[in-house]
Amino acid sequence: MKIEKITLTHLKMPLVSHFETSFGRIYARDSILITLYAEGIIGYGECVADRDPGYAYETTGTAWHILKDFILPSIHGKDIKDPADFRARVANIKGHEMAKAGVEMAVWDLLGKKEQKSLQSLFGGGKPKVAVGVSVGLQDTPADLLKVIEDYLADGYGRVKLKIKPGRDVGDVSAAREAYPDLKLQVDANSAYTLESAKAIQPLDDLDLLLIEQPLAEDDLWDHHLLQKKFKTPLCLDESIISVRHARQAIEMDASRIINIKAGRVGGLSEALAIHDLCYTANVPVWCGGMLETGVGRAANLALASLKNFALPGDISATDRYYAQDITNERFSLNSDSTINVPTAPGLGITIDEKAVKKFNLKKYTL
Ligand code: OSB
Ligand code: MG
Repeated sequence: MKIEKITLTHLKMPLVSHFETSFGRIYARDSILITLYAEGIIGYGECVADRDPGYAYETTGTAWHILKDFILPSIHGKDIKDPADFRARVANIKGHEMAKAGVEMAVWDLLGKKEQKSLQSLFGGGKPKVAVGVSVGLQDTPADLLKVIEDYLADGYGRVKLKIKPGRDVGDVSAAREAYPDLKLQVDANSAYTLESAKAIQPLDDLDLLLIEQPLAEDDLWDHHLLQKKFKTPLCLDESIISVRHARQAIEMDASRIINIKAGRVGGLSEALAIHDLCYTANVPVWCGGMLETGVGRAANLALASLKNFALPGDISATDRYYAQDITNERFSLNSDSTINVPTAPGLGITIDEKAVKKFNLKKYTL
């Protein structure tokens, strides 16, 4: 597939409601849409780096730089056979996994369209629909939180994840557990604690949570190992798992009894598939994380989550949980059993609403 032309579009899309985590609150989501033109086929990919370096060091700004100055020149005018070929060509670029993952997604989309196969069938995923939940941001008060949860449950979500941070943890989560004794509930700290300050969240261990996500620093597997000794609730790493190697080491260390897989965080869907396979062999359940993706990244997440070892509901909510207007013509909706259907058309299985792309466009680059 000869890559004849490439465009980058920096988008900024308003969220239907603000999203607050331990690293801050956002009202709109920045992202980069990557478009590859190859022999009459168009492939789309989404770079999930955010405007600010709160979740990870990458931002839309750093990704733009790495894409424009390093990744795109290494594929422009070249015949890229498949995602593995793409990965080999950018292997000498350290880090910047989200920048790489955005282009790799577009290569998968091209490959699927060329072979007339959906991403799901290229991946060997079997499920026609996948179990999903909703990630609930920090709210101003516990009463607001209960109201937000009530609304999501009314929408049909069967699993809820609550964001926590120091001072807004045991109180909020206990209130949710009291109101909903049987709810599938989990929490995500986005690395807001240390081994010392995590003593405050010990009471979470008695709230029957599915898992506790990324309590400690992203570069610290060992302290997660030490913390897991104190909890019967499984710890689940997100930020810390940036490759299949990190996944293996976290499992060997008993630092992560469940793994959150995000293609963007690990450099692409191929690495995500490798982590899935490793965890399957090691008997470690995985689930698909989310990054408030547009319809482009959401389609990729659904294909990924259709693989057999995605044993827990993913952070893949319906389009209307995030965006009143999306950049795909397709909108993903929630089925009554808290599932979303996996796209079946070739590649990602989505089409782009060019008018919406223009509307949300902050900056464009063509090579
Ligand atoms: O830590 O899982 C996270 C969103 C942006 C960055 C990091 C995270 C999240 C979410 C939202 O929790 C998941 C989603 O619904 O897309
Ligand atoms: Mg997380």
